[in-house]
Amino acid sequence: MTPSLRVAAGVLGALVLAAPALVSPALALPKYRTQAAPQLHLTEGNALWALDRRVMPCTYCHVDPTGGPAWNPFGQALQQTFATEAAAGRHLTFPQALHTLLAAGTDADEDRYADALEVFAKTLPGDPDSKPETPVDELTTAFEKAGGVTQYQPLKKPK
Ligand SMILES: [Ca+2]
Repeated sequence: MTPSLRVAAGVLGALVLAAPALVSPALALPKYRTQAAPQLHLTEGNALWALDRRVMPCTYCHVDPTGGPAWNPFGQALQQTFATEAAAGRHLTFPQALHTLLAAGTDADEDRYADALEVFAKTLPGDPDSKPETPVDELTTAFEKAGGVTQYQPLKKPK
């Protein structure tokens, strides 16, 4: 390989490596998150939410900040919800499974804030190091006043 070819190959290699970072804003939120983020009211007041991974980071359900097969306790609880319901003959959609889990009132990461309260407070329900600052009683009152878990029902499809 001539020196100039080597430089060209190096530049090409760098571009290939950089490509995912360059295209990621267009693919900002995978399908599950484009369904879940509005359902959980995480998009309110953010017109550009679909381009903003912080609206619902991978660590909402995954262990790794870039996603992948390892699920955190909330992601595992969600998978368990699908499995339990399927065993009872109910094959849920993703939004239905999400609502079913939140309605169960469980606390996946065991930080004493139920998953639905963490959704309401915009903290991470699968990470015990992320939890609301408001005391549980106070937060529960505000949550119920806002409509409780009903507010996280699957959204009606636009006609
Ligand atoms: Ca929790």
